[in-house]
Amino acid sequence: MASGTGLIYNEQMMSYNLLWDYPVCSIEIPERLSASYEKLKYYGLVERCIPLSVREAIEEEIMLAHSLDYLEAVKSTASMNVEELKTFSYNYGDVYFHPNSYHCAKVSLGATLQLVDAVMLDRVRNGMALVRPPGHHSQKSEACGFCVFNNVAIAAKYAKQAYGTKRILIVDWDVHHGQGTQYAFEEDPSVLYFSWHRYEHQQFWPNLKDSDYDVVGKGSGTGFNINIPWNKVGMGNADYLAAFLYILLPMAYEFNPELILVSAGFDSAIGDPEGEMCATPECFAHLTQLLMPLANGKLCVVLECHRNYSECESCTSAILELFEESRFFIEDLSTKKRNIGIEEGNSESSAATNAEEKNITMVSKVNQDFDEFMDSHMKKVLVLAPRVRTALASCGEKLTRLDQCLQVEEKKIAMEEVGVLISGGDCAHLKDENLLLSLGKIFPLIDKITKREVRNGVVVSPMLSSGAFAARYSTTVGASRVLLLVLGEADIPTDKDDEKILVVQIYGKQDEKRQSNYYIPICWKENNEWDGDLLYTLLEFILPLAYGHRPELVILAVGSNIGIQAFTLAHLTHLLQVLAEGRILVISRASDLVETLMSSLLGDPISTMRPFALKQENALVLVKLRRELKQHWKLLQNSVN
Ligand code: Q9C
Ligand code: ZN
Repeated sequence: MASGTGLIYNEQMMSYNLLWDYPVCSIEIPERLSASYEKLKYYGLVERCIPLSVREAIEEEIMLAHSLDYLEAVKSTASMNVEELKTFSYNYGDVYFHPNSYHCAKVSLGATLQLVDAVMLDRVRNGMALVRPPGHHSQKSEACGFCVFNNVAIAAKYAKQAYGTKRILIVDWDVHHGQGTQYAFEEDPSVLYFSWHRYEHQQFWPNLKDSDYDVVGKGSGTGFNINIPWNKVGMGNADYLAAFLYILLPMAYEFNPELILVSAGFDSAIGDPEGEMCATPECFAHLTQLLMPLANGKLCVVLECHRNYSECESCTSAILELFEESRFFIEDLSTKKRNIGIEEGNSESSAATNAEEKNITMVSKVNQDFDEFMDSHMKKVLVLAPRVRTALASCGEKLTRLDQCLQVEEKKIAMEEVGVLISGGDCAHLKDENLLLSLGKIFPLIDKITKREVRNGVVVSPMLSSGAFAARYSTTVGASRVLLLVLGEADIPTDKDDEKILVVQIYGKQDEKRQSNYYIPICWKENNEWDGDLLYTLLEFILPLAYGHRPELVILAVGSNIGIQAFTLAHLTHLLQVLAEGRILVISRASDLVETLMSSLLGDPISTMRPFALKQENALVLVKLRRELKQHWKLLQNSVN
């Protein structure tokens, strides 16, 4: 099983810069690369990664996506003088050449391919390549937007050729449209390209009709190109997450990629004067985490466009997530925009050159405040996860990874202790001896999780209703808000209006009347093969609700014989870890699920999930619920229906 996160960086790629006055390219400076690397060092990440070496790409590799004429033309720049470089550069849009550009572009591409090799050969599980020049704007015979060779497009073609990879997902979260990548695969159904980008009805660079939402691919590639053009600036965490949950991830699960490449531009983060978006660094950790259950964890993050400001922090967040060693609360900064001077700095960002100078002085003042702000923001959201990942309580069975878990002693619980947890005193449950025994295992696990001694835990309990007691108990030991997800039939004795505990229960009985915004029964028709339905519901319903609730603990109670396969539960537990800094307690009725649940909680890659579909009648249940709950749960308002 592949483990570890690869990191590629090399100072060689800083050895080119702009040699004449050319304002549209003045922001593209070598320090863009080293700044990100310095930030990774600052957070102690460099030594935790597996260093991978760079190499120069060879001509055959370059020609996977470029014409021979273009390759020869770029090659010839190595011996040009400044005048010639200038003339050559002006053949293209928003790009400059330097005598070292060709060499650096070969190293940048070679580094990307080294990462693909390391991931495909299981030398690392995933990784990040800090490269320069970027790639996603460059086309068959054209440099564009600081890009020379299309690193990610070539990486996809390379993986197909060298490893026979059949399906590749490219996620382009840069704020610009990677039109070069789109063109490279528009007729290719084996590469699913997803990009969001600032668009403003074609007013934003590169001003192409091809970047619009109705451009979906051609010929047999129809349906394999997804554009999300933002027609407004200021998109934030909620917008990015909604795009992932409602659009990208359902399609990605259906596509079932064998490899994921991320065109990771961080100009889509808050503080970028050109992007003018509002997503905070930790959002990129969440995006990364949401992709990790796919493609067996084979995820290559390749740098595109980035500047300073928050972008290095965003980069750091993404890479921290690759290790799965930290968890981020996600903050909605929409109310704080004003404090950090976004408006002042950038309102003129697309203005003529004479405004530019004034802008730069303003921006640098704003930057200093901004950097300080970002520093304290990161301290607030970045929580290093406990070293011990998973705890379990007296699971008698022989489990293969037992040595990697913390075994927690059960304790004796008296009926009185439990009785006080349920207001209104619905104590019928307490007559059951089994419940007290279960809670004797569950409460100590919750203690460990809330004290941050472990990240998550798993326990076998014959009583699904113990989930409700667990939720109540955790609010008494410090969790302000809890998400309780129950899969299966059980009477859940909670106070249905308790706003601390959001309960979602999925089961196959006749429609139960929903009485509150905090107790949501989802009643499905047939009690079999719910795998696709469950995953779909998680992405498009439960996670949006839960992001709004901001739980500090997630409790998943899984019944037996519920028509859900073990690997689906593995996906579920993995995805639920985007919440509550990854703190999750899984209560399983069936002991034979523990092995799978534990492996997922320990962070093992998950095998792919097939087939993936939402049954029509279950879809209608969701549509109805969404309509009713939209008012209360804001992230549901971003859904399509
Ligand atoms: N006034 C990347 O994201 N600047 N490159 C356009 C128009 C071009 C961005 C300015 C930005 C290129 C890799
Ligand atoms: Zn960009």
